Amino acid sequence: MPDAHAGAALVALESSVIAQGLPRPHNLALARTVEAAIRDEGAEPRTTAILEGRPVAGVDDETLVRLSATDGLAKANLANLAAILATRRTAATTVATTAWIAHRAGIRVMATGGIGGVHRTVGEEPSHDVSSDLTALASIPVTVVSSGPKTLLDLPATRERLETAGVTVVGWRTDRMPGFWVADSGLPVDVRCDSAAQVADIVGARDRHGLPAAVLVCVPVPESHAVEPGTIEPAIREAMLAARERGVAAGAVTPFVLAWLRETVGDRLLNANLALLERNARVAARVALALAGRPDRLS
Ligand code: PSU
Ligand code: MN
Repeated sequence: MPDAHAGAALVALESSVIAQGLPRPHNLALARTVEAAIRDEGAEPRTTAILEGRPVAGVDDETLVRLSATDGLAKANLANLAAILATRRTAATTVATTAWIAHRAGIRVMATGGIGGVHRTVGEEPSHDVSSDLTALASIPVTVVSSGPKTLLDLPATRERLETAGVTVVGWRTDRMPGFWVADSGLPVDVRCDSAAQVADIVGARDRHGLPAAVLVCVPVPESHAVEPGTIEPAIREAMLAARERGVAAGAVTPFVLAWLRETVGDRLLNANLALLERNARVAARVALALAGRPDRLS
């Protein structure tokens, strides 16, 4: 599957945001906008998916259409991946499985909206729902450009898990970790970077010295789209309770809660989601360009 030739500036993209994360017709439009934004910056997009059991980095437009229009498509995480491959199914990729595909294809940078993490406890029972994105970030040395963990998560707990996992949390032109729709979670980053070259220095050091975990570049949502934590907290709690009452579990929780929030809070969240995805893709392209031509290990 190797695809990256020396010097190529490639950016891998997930497809769960297309298949499960965003409503039609915004999902297909977004998929194309994000690919175009990466090309506009001078890099090459590689949207990932599992197609009839084959991991693919760089699906064609016809496949984007199919991913955006198929009901009930599987969502590949690290746990169900082997079964999806073995049974030759088609699935959309989460951050976890995009990182896996990208790394195997020699693609060093990927872009997404928000990463998965530790879900909140709603009611009495702890949810025990922790995204396999964190496991992937701990063990796959890629660079993930995102707007931080999704707002619906337990952000302090997710921040702690990232540290335990050895993930370097980079603040893109910020000292505080963003939380997806929220520009400032109040939680610290490990290091602030103001340029793609600075990010590339950190990624280069990680790779030369053989550190095993991901670098997570956290780009705040564009200011005009940012949501104040206070305005969204009640809606998140309501959505999480609704998920629990309806028995929504595992991989279905994130899409359910995102859809609930979009319906109750309105277009503001959808527009913010689209804006941050495009910005993250552009930052990822610049990081990929800064890394192009730099060796990825000690020679
Ligand atoms: N960010 C979005 N929409 C999404 C996701 C992220 O704006 O749909 C997806 C990503 O693919 C992420 C996944 O990896 O949700 C996490 O899901 P879970 O919590 O089930 O692991
Ligand atoms: Mn989960």
